[in-house]
Amino acid sequence: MNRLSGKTALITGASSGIGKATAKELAKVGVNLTLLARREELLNELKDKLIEINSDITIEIIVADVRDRDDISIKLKDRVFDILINNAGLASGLDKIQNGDIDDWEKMIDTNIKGVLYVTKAIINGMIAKNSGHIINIGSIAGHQVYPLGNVYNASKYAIKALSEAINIDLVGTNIRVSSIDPGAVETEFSIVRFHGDSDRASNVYNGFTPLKGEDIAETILFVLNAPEHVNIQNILVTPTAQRNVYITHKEL
Ligand code: NDP
Ligand code: 8X3
Repeated sequence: MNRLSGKTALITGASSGIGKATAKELAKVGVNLTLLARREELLNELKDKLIEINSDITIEIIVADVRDRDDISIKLKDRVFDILINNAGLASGLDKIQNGDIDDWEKMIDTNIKGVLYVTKAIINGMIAKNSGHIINIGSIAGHQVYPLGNVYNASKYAIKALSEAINIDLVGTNIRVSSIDPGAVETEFSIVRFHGDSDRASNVYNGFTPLKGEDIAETILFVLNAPEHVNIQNILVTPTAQRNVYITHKEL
């Protein structure tokens, strides 16, 4: 049963990876989409693809940086959505704390935590006013277990786990659902960004096993969103079959 046709969704980080795949999945089931990211050209290319997938939906693009508190509050002012997917995020660097670059830390904290808060704050009161809505936060396996050199990225995703639980509590008594979907290794631009554009180092991460694709997480998101309104799937951890936790991945090299 399709319970999503005709709904409206805001997806942050829609220009690539999980966000882009989710936009395609939601277009197929008739969700009207607002796509937010910084790279306008990629959003426009995606918009053209989505029109080919489903010409009956509306597609809007918002070019914005989730770290820019004022711009986010202006661009999302008075906007009402049925679905918010807080997906924009990144890892930047992979170092011990003592060798870490403070600019990397600020990027991760400002995007992964403060960006999620700014966007949620802009949208949540519209959901409360109509007493319905679904917020999906993309967390990570990195919010369940820390791993060597993961420090600040781990902390940012532990924060998302805490915020998803906290916002669920804050919304008790409303019909608004909050879900955190926490992937293991997904091959997207994630590692290229983490390694500051070093694509050889990035592709090495996925050597010897079959990682998840953005589409795998998009299917999970669709499943969670499509649950009946009285069903709140609060958390899902999704890993490649080869990966059982942050430390244990079977690789055939
Ligand atoms: P990608 O790098 O492919 O996509 C990240 C998206 O976030 C892009 O669309 C990017 O768009 C957007 N983004 C980044 N910074 C900002 C910003 N400041 N303002 C607005 N948009 C921003 O990576 P993934 O698809 O893998 O990542 C999506 C989410 O999934 C992230 O939160 C990540 O932490 C999480 N995740 C990823 C895993 C993986 O292994 N890949 C595993 C677990 C969680 P643009 O650059 O155009 O702004
Ligand atoms: C991304 C997955 O394992 O690199 O959140 O932290 S991992």
